[in-house]
Amino acid sequence: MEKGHRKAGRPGIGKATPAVGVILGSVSDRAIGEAAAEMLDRLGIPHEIVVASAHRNPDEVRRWARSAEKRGIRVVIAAAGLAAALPGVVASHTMLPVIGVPVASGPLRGMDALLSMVQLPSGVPVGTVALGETGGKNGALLAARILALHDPGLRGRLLRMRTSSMKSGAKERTQ
Ligand code: C2R
Repeated sequence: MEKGHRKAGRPGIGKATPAVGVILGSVSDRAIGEAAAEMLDRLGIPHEIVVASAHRNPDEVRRWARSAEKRGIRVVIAAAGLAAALPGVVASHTMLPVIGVPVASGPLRGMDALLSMVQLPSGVPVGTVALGETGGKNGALLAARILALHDPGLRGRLLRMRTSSMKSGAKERTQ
């Protein structure tokens, strides 16, 4: 995944307008982006992935965040590690809901990113999910639940996915 690389939609959805925008602070966060994209693909949610850093490419982040809603994006997932400014900066440039995923990397193994995201000042809302790849997956599921408020088909797909994961969890526990 190169910096600024955009990946639109899932195979089969073609050039559908992305409903979820995933922004990563670095190419090194790609595993989180892939975890989110895999879940969004499974749910049939068109998405785009970009790599841009609020610290290193502030103008690019600002342009992306400011244009996201006009381009049809409805929810943003922002993943970053270390001193993670990205989700808060994106939230300051858009009215879209922003889901932050702290990347579990560096000497503090993500504690720094987690604290950066849960200590944003009043008026800058970011919903922070689990650290690491679980956060990528759960961020996608949370984005899907937000979209499902106005999309009964997606709500049905989410319910079926939850039912089958509960059944397979129960099976594992009884084996
Ligand atoms: P490199 O591997 O590129 O040095 O990045 C990235 O999310 C990544 O986890 C190391 C880590 O720095 C993070 N980073 C941020 C921001 N930009 C990059 N937290 C930001 O703008 O918040």
